[in-house]
Amino acid sequence: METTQATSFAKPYAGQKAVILGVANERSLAWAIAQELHRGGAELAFTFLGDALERRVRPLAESVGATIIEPCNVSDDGQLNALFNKLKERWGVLHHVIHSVAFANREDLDGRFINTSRAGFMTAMDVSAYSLVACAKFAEPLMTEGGSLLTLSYYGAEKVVPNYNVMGVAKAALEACVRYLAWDMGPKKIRVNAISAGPVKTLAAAGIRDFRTMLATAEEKTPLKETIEQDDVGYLGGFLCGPGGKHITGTTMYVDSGAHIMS
Ligand code: 0WE
Repeated sequence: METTQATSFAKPYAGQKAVILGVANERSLAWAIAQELHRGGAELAFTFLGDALERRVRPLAESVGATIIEPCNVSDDGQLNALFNKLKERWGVLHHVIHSVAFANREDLDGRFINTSRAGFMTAMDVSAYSLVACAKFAEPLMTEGGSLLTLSYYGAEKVVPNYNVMGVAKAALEACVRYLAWDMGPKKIRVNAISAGPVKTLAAAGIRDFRTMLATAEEKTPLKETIEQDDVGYLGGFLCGPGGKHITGTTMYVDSGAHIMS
């Protein structure tokens, strides 16, 4: 069936600009969302942290036609300011921010949560939660046509997942930030949402103890009896940035094969 309507479904983000923070490699959830936005006609910019990741991100970004590929440490306001100044200079307007960034010290993702140091707690909160607020602050003046902020969360934000520890606390804060930012930015037609994804093998999961066991357990404990894939996050991200998400804001949506309904 060939209709004019079909075109808007095929390219829902035509004319829209999106910046993607948090692609590390082709397995990244941010990359799945980026590809979905690219397929839907969006123009993309990417950020990286350090030389090693730049070598990974640059070819991926170029493969989807991106020409804005900038360094950005989200815990540095100077670098965020430089990034959004660059976007203003190159695009003048911005529609979507994909925030797929988190960090806790390795030693804080193992053993007892009680042992989290003050500095480790601050690091996790700064990089994994506050950075969304900082991005919102710098992005807002550019988002003059409305749009959306999208971040990534995990079930450990609401229930105890052994070893997730300080990241669980940071994701709980992140989900609260999503709600408060949604209230602040709503009048400007900027929506703010989180995707709570089931466990996936990405760089962020590499080196997490017993991650393979977690995946196996997730598979048998979920209603759908299978773990999710990167593309599943891409599709939901695309939906939330597109017409389907038009009146969805302040929410955390699950892509987890139903894991969150189980006791
Ligand atoms: O949010 C995450 C992990 C994010 C993350 C990963 C690392 C690994 C390397 C944050 N900081 C670091 N720091 C490092 O040094 N996930 C949802 C994946 C994850 O991590 C876990 C999980 C799951 C699931 C840690 C313990 C238990 C479960």
